[in-house]
Amino acid sequence: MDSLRHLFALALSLFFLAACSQPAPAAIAPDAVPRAADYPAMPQNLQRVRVETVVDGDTIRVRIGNRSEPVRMLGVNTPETGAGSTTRECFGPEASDWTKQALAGQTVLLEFDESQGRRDRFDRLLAFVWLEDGRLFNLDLLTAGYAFEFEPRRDSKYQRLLDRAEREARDAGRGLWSAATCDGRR
Ligand SMILES: [Ca+2]
Repeated sequence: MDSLRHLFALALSLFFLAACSQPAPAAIAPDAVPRAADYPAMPQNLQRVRVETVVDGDTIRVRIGNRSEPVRMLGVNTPETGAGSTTRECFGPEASDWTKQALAGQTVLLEFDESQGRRDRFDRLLAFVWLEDGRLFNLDLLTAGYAFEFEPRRDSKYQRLLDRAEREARDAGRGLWSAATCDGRR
């Protein structure tokens, strides 16, 4: 009987140990991000390009004709990774890894938004990045909690959806909004 009680105590302590040492909430796979009922439909006639490299969470390089072009994703800002001249921010490397997982080597479709300008002051193209399966990657970054909403010029085409996606991720404590990761701080 004693050994049974010991076994039970052991099982109980293992259970509590497991419960207390839970790591940060599991990452959502890029292709498993929940979509809102009014998720936008991909416009027709977008520019189809191949992703050469992923620079960090919100910036990629694509091949356009015979040029390699940097593309900064509109409406979002992922934390900095600490690479180059940047200062590492909470969840920067995680956001970069997530974008790599989703976009490295992929063919994507670029949507420009004239209200935001074609290029930023670093001469990077500014675009919404669509996957061929109809996902709007900029929006998914926010929904999964890998980015802050960021619109230096207001009212991009998808601003209302971007706002809501950030709010949902924050309310659900996803990604960088979790108390176990950054608690919404950089
Ligand atoms: Ca950034």
